[in-house]
Amino acid sequence: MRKRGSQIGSSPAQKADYRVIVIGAGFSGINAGIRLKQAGITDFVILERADDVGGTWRDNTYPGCACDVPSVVYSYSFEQRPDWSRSFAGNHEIHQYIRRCVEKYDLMPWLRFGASVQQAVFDDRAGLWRLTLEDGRQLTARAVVSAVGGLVNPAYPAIPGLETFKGQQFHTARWQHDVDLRGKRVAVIGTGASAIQVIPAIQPTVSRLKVFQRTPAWVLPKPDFAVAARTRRLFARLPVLQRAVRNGIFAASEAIFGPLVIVDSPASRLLERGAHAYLKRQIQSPALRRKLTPDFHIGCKRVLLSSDYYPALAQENVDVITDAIVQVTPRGVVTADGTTHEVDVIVLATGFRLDIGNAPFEVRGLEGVSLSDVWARRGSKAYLGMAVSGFPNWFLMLGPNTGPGHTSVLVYTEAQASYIAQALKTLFERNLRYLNVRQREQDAWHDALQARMRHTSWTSGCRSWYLDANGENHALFPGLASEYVLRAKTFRPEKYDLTVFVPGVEESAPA
Ligand code: N01
Repeated sequence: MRKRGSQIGSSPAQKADYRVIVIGAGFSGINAGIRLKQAGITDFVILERADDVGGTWRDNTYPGCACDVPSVVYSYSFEQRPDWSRSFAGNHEIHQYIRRCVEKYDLMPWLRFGASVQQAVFDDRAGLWRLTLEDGRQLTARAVVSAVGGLVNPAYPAIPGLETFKGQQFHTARWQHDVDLRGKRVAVIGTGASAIQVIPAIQPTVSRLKVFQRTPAWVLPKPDFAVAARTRRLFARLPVLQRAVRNGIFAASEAIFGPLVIVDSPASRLLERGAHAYLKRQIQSPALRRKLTPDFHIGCKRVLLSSDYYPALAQENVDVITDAIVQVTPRGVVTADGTTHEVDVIVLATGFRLDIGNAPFEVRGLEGVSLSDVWARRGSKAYLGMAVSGFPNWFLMLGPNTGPGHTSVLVYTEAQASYIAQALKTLFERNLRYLNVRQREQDAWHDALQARMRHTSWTSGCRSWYLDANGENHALFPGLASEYVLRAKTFRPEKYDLTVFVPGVEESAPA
C-alpha cells in the first residue's frame, strides 16, 4: 500500500498531538477508525508498524491460507460484500476487502505506517497518554485504542539445534515465497489451524512431506465452495437476501457453541461421533487413523475445518510422525526413536505467542504502574475485555476474554468499536480528564467469567493457546457472541470513575 515509514495523505497523520490514537490497522483498528469518524471524532491517527493495512491477513500469506469462518460472517456487518468468490474466502481476497474498506471510508489520511509504538505512559496531571515510537518520535493523545491483535507474533519452538539447520526454515506467518518447494523434502512442525491449510496446498508439489504432530486435532469437513456468479448478482441486487444468509450462518454458529464448549454434553458427544465417522471415511489405514484420533474433548482446542487435510495426509508421499522431536541437526529433524528425518526445508506451523497476557509494549498507567506487571501478578483482566482499572482512557480491542471459539471474531470487535466510540464521546463531550474503570466492576466481570470457565471444554485437560501458564483461560469469552454484544452495547459511565479538569485541583465528578 505505502512504503514503510512514509507519511500518508493530509494533516491527520502528520501531527504529534491527537484526541485519540488507534494502534494497529488490522480489522479491529480499521473498524475503530470508521466508528470514530461516524461518531464525529476526527482528530485521531491510526498507527501501523508495518507498511500496509490488514494485520493477520497481510502477514499470513502461506499457500492455502484462507479463513475458516464463512465470509458473509467474517466481514463487517455494515459493509457486506456481495461478490465473495468462495464461501470461505482466501487471504488475498480478505486483505483486498480490508483495503477497500479503508478506501470507501476514506481512512487513508488517518493512517501512519512504519509507526511502531515502544512505550505509552499516562500523564495523570495533563490527562494525556504520551507515546514513544521506535524511531524516537513522541506523540500524545487524550485516549488510546489498542487494536494490536492477539495472534500476531510467531511462536518459535524451543527445539535444540533449530538454528543449526542447513536448509531453509520459516514460520507459516513469515512465509518465504522465494523458496521453491517443488521436488523438495519438507518438514511441517505442528498440526493446528495454519498447518491443516498449508499441508494440502504443498503436498502435491513436494517430493516428501513429513508432518510432525504433537497432538492430533478434531477435524470437521469445511463446506467451502465457489460462489456462483448468479448468487453474487443476486446478493448485489438484493442485499437483504445476503443479510438473511449472514444471519442464518451466524445463528448456526451460535447453535454450535453448546456442543463445542459445554464439556461432555450429549450434543458434544454427538459431534465427536460425527468427527470420528468423518475421520474413518477419509482415512483407510487403521494405523494412520489411530495417530489422528484425538484423546481430549472436542472443543478443548480449536476445532479445525478442512475437507482436504485428511486426504493429503493419506497420500503416498506423506509421513505423519508422532514421535517427539528431540532436536534439529544441520540435516534434519531427530525424533525420540533415534531417527533423523532428513529434509531440505522446515516449515514451522507452531502458532503464535498470545500477547493478551502481556502488553506488546511498555504501557504505564496511573502512578507509573506497568500493565504487564499488573497482568503478570493478577492475570489478564479487563472490564468487558476493553478497560483496565488504573489505565484511564486506554481501551483494548480483542483484550482479555473476548475471543470466540465458535464464530466470527469480528462480531466481538464490532461491538467493541461501537462501545469505545461511545466512551470517547462521553470523555470529550463532558470534557473529562479521564475515565477509569472501577476496580470492583472489573473484578466482578472477571470473576463471573472465570466461574463459568470451569464448565467449559477449554479447561477439560488439553494444551492450547487458550490457556495461560496457570491453566487459566484469559483468551475466550465463555458465552454466546450475542451475549457479549448485548453486554457491550451501551457504554455505562457509572462503571467508571470520572475525573474532571479543575485548574489546580483534582476532583472526581459523579457519574
Ligand atoms: O497455531 P496453533 P496455528 N514441537 O497454536 C504445534 C488462528 N488461525 O497458527 O497442539 C512440536 O493452533 C502445536 O502442538 P500442540 C486460529 O485462532 C485462524 O495453527 O500444542 N509441535 C500445534 O499443533 C488458531 O487457533 C485461521 O501439541 C509444536 C501447532 O504447533 C490460531 O490462529 C487460520 C511445538 C500450533 O498450532 C493459531 O493457529 C489459521 C513444538 N515445540 C490460524 N510447538 C483462520 O482460518 C507448537 N507445536 C481464521
